[in-house]
Amino acid sequence: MVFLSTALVPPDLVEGLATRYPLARVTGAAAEITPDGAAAGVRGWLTDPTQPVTPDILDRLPDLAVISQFGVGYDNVDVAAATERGVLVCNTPAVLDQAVSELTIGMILALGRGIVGFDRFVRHGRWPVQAPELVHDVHGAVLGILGMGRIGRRVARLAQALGMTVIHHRGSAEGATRVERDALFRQADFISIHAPLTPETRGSVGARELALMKPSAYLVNTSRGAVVDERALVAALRDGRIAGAALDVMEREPLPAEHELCRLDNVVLLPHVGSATVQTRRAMGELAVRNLVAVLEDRRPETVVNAELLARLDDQGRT
Ligand code: 8YV
Repeated sequence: MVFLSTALVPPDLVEGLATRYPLARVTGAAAEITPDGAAAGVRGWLTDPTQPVTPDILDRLPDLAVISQFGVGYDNVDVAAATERGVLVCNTPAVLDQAVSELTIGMILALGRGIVGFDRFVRHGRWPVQAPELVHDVHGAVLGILGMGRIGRRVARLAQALGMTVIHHRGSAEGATRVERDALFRQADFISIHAPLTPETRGSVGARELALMKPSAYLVNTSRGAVVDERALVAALRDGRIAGAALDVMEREPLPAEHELCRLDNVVLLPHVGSATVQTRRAMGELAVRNLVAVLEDRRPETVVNAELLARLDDQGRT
């Protein structure tokens, strides 16, 4: 038996899976998923980052072998608890790098070239655009990247092709300059976040960091909302202490329509669509299903989060 608690996997992939394994579509918290207590016989769980995977729910699934996440981020999963219980956790890295990077560049251009703001302008019958409404070139601007992993490096390459100067403070990326973290906040015209949500990164872009930014600078976030202290961000945007922000992710998703962010004109808001292209969602779905089936068939999954458990299972004779 396989639990399915994501509606995002393309339907034909789900149908294909259902021909091989009995599928139970489940939503909601632990108690709703297994209202009668332990759900024996559930060996696989195909899920996404909106579903909390807690020790409590893992305890209700004594036969679980794999959590296959439709997404690269896995901050919703208590990986240590899964590892302790011998449950492999898989995710979908790499296949969404380009889609998220494209969106990031789009958000930079939307902010820098006023694409969203000027759209509102026209709709309100305003024309032409002249000083002081002129915007600034994106080429020649400095992009500070927080989190120089696969996606950060891809964004760096695209930004460099646009003529931006890229700075970062950790890791390495071709053609990018490494600076101190505070210097990154001080020097950047755009800051783009590509770090996972961890105890270390939670709230790590807060009032202090926002205060270091230039009043003309923009913040872009396509990673996880909680990396930013949203209250501090709202205050900085409201008071014009930074020029604007583009957010694909928020602390609470879906963002309630009455949220203060929705009332600010210097913000571009997107409904968590970094990976939301037909091609990328299919590639993610295919990888998530392959990972799930591999474990159920006692083979090695392609992309595993708790690699130490995989090594242990390998030692015990898994092929
Ligand atoms: C989501 C994401 O997976 O990959 C991630 O970590 O945040 C997105 O790609 C997607 O929205 C499905 O939940």
